[in-house]
Amino acid sequence: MLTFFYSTQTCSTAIHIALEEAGLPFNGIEVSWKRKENVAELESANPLGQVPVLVQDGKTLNQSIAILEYIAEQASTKNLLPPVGSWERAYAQSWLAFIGADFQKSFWPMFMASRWTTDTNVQMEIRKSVIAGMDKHLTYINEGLAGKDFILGKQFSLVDAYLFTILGWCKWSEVKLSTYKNITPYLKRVYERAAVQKVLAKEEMLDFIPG
Ligand SMILES: N[C@@H](CCC(=O)N[C@@H](CS)C(=O)NCC(=O)O)C(=O)O
Repeated sequence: MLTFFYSTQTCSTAIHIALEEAGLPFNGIEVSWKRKENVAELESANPLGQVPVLVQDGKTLNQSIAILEYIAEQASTKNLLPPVGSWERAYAQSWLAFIGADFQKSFWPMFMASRWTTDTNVQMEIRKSVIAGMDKHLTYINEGLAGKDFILGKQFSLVDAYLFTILGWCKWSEVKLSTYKNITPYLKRVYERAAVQKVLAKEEMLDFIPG
């Protein structure tokens, strides 16, 4: 049995969706820094103190992309990622890398500005500049979705679990996603999936879709 450390309203929602889509049994451990729940357990599993973490047979795996790829291989009949070694798999990986290394990280200075400065005016300046810079990423995603139901084409993949999760964070910013015509219907398409509904209900995030 897999053990999965997650925290609501974080990137671990992507892994939660992936586990449900894959139909893999798991024991979920919710971490809350605010309520000080399961933080010590998380830190003993991951010295970085971050979610998501997957534990199997006493071995731990962190980093969203590695975990998503592992889940896809464990449920290989579900075709949640293209076959290893194919061009399509490399294309999927290029999206995963973009989401993890570029897109997700671009939110940090906005959500975590207090880690860099206690000056609230500077925090507001950082927030404004993050939002202004986000258009380049959102335009790239919008164009990537043109003529497709999901980011790889007709079929849902675990890249969508990750992209949906991070795009949803725009809800907590002044970014207006409705400006990007392919993004809003895409989010709705992913949101309506049974596995996604199950996870959002469990994480108390059914209001997650940004306008
Ligand atoms: N590179 C890591 C990033 C993980 C990460 O940033 N996790 C955040 C939630 S989205 C976290 O646990 N933050 C708590 C902290 O850094 O103290 C991954 O891809 O999984």
